[in-house]
Amino acid sequence: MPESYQIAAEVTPSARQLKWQQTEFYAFCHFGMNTFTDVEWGTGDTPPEVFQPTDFDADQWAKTIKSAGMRGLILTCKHHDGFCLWPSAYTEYSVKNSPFRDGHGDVVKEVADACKAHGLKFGIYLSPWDRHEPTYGQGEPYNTYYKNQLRELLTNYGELFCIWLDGACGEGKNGKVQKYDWQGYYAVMRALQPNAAICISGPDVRWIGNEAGVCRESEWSVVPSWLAINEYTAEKSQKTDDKRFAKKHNAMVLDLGSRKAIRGETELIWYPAEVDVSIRPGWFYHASQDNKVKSVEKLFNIYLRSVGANASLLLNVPPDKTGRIHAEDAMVLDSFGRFLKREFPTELLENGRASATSESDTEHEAGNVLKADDSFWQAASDDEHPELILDFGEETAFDSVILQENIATGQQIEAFDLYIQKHERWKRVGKYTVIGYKRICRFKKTMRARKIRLVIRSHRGKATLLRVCAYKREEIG
Ligand code: FUL
Repeated sequence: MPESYQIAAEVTPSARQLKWQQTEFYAFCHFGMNTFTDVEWGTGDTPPEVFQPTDFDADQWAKTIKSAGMRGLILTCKHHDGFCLWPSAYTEYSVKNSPFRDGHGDVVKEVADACKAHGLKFGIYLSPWDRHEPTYGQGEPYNTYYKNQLRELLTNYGELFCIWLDGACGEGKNGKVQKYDWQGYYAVMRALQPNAAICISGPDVRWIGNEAGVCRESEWSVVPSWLAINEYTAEKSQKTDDKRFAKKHNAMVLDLGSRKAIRGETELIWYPAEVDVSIRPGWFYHASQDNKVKSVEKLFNIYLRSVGANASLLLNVPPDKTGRIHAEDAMVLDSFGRFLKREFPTELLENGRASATSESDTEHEAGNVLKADDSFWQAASDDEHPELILDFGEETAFDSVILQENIATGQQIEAFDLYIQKHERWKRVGKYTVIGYKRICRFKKTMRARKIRLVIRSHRGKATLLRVCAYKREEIG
């Protein structure tokens, strides 16, 4: 009987999960009835006339989001209040009965088109919990309603990179109970958008478990299959309109994928993590929070602890009542985009050399880690502590090293150290755990060395690296 970690070593992502992972950093846009009523959870009985953006500009959303270095956008097509941002044929509770574009508007279409024009991927959020729809709680009739809405969204707005299913429900003990037909929903999604990742209450992407922008030190993409059971996600999701929920993260299980955590588990799946967090305290726009937009520094910390720690980052940017992203948020996002470019400018190892203690075969030589293509280095399986030496060719200043495993063949590295060569001696500069899709090792002080040595202290059998990059921050002025 193989050990659980050996089973885990064989688990690999699907093509759609791989594509989703490469999106790395993308936006959530919470926009809808709540934008106009100044609440986080609408009750579902606000008249459609209240939805009245005065200067709606999806192009401005796309440009602003792009300026921050994000690669996609997920729109709340329907939040818990049930109001639809597209003219659904299955309800009267939508933009078609609002003053927006005289009842002829379609927010989903305008946003999808703007994304396309600006080279952003587009994704949808369709809340399963619906406080307006009368069939909610009746079982099959609501499931049919939900699937009909899915069909509209999945056929009329081009290719989607993700479908985001929220686990939240605030019905409480005495509220309506709707038994969701998850398998039926997924069947519609796979048939109509086979490349879209089904996220959160779904099989492709795992919720990090909090809304505070925090991920685990060791974020494993291979975890026990029970973590993908929707009841488990729902249990951890928000159940009341509690403003403090977004700050809580102590309820998170700290270790999901280590050898210890998965001991005895036989069903392991590829279920990578996504960090979802808002640029403001709330998910929807509130004028009272205009002075609470997260700073560039704060965003960068979150970025390092998500994109830089084997998770993706879904950053919420809520457009305001005019239908534009507020100047305050737009300014921070633009600065953040420029900050990232300065942080990771020219790749310094481009003309360097790499050597290793072992290579599994000639196809997987060490030098592959320096190439920006699909080739990768793989250590020999009997090499317990494989090492890689990266030579800049001359003494070089750098302050971050970015490592990527070749996750197409699984997640293997459990722990590694980084050293630099100083006066012919190796000095350890960092001690880390997992790598996965991406690990950003950022040093507080600028390093100066000709060579970097990476020692893999522990792995699951087929240690690989797709890429190693080094950068020196550009100082301004
Ligand atoms: C939660 C929802 O209740 C919030 O309103 C928001 O949409 C967030 C992303 O998910 O579960």
